[in-house]
Amino acid sequence: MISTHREPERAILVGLADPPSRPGAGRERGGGAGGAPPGPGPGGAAGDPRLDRGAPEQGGRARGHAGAAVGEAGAAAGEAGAEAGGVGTAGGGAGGAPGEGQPPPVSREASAGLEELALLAQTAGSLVVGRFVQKRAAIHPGRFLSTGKLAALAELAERERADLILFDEDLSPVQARNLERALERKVIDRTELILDIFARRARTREAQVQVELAQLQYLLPRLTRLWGHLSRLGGGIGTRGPGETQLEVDRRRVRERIDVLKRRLAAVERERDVQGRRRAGLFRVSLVGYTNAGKSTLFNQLTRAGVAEEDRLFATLDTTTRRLVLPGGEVMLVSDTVGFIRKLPHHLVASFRATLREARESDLLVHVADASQPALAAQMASVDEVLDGLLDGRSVPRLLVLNKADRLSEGDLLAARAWHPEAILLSALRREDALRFRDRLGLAAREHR
Ligand SMILES: Nc1nc2c(ncn2[C@@H]2O[C@H](COP(=O)(O)OP(=O)(O)OP(=O)(O)O)[C@@H](O)[C@H]2O)c(=O)[nH]1
Ligand SMILES: [Mg+2]
Repeated sequence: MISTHREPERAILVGLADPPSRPGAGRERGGGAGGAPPGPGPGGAAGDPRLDRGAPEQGGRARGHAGAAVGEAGAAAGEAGAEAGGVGTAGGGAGGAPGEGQPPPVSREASAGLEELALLAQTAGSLVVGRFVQKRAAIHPGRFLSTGKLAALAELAERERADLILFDEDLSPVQARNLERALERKVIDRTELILDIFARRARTREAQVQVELAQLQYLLPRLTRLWGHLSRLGGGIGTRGPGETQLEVDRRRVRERIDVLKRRLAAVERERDVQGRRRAGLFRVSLVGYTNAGKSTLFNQLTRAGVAEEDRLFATLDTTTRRLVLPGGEVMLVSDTVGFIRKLPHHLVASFRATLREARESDLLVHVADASQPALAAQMASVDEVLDGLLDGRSVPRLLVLNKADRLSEGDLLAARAWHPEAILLSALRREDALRFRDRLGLAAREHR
């Protein structure tokens, strides 16, 4: 959906900030391994509170903070000094000095929120020209941004000649429409952006069908807004779309297409049923985890399958399965799967059920995590959340791999070991580590029998 232009589209990122909280408040244990990873890039340690996970979506309001009144007041104050570019300003240690066993300052993870959105934006081919933060407590139900923020954002967008505004949160159809009218620019939310990237990267027929299905389901309640896009493209004065009749026709067409795609996916599921039965009896292992964690790299080390490994988000969209024969004669099936991300759109998870079926039916789920990530704990929590949804209450043994150990300092290695003593700490780039991991799989297979 983003751009067919030759020039990259100029994007401004918009994220959410909670009111400043106690140092470490609400954080889950951990992140210890993220002590001193390579810096999170430009805009590094922001003095801003976390933008990240944990809190309910918009409308959910600041939980656990010292009363809504305080939150609102703080937000109003923040509004006056419109924090365009607030992320990326100085003030690293805002979270206070970490106490004993404390994870690194909260700010690290906060900036990781927009850093990830920036990566997603780049993956979708756009150029990030600005960042903007809205206080969670001051979200406006009808247009997401408060009045002051909306004006400040419009100004920033004008100044930076932005083509589109990317929201790290999901917007309701009404919010998106109102924002587009007010900002006179394309407004894309997180779900739309992720769907767009999946659509660009889908290569196999199956992945394409799954992505298209998710996109259409997302689109259906938003058709009115898209008509707005179209009429503007026409260069017309006024942005009124066609009449209701045309909209109804379109809705029906979209629904019909959704039905066709669902039937195709059902056929894929049946095909997989047959495959599944053929594979019955063999020990099945799936590598799962956050996007860019190193699943494909580890998979290739084990199986020499030559699956694409790339330093970009969502390199893998299809499940690849290979037989692995261990030196002791043990045979197992290992699968490399699509990566997850924070707030993975639920339409996508539903559509990718066929692809993720191998993971669902595994005897062992290997959770590969990138231990060099500042947002390690949050990424692991996102993966667990998707897995829990996928497994529908079935319990499948899990094994945690903390990858990219080569990027950790001695201190971080110790911290990582202490944090998750049961995990296998390794670097998928090192052959000897991969072999050690393979032995561990052999052990799991023997125990399974
Ligand atoms: N330094 C270091 N880099 C690694 C390691 N493992 C993987 N990488 C790099 O991390 C990037 C992502 O690796 P992939 O194997 O494609 O990650 P993935 O989990 O399959 O990612 P998706 O397919 O997007 O879900 C690549 O550039 C790899 O070379 C490691 O142990 N150390
Ligand atoms: Mg991969």
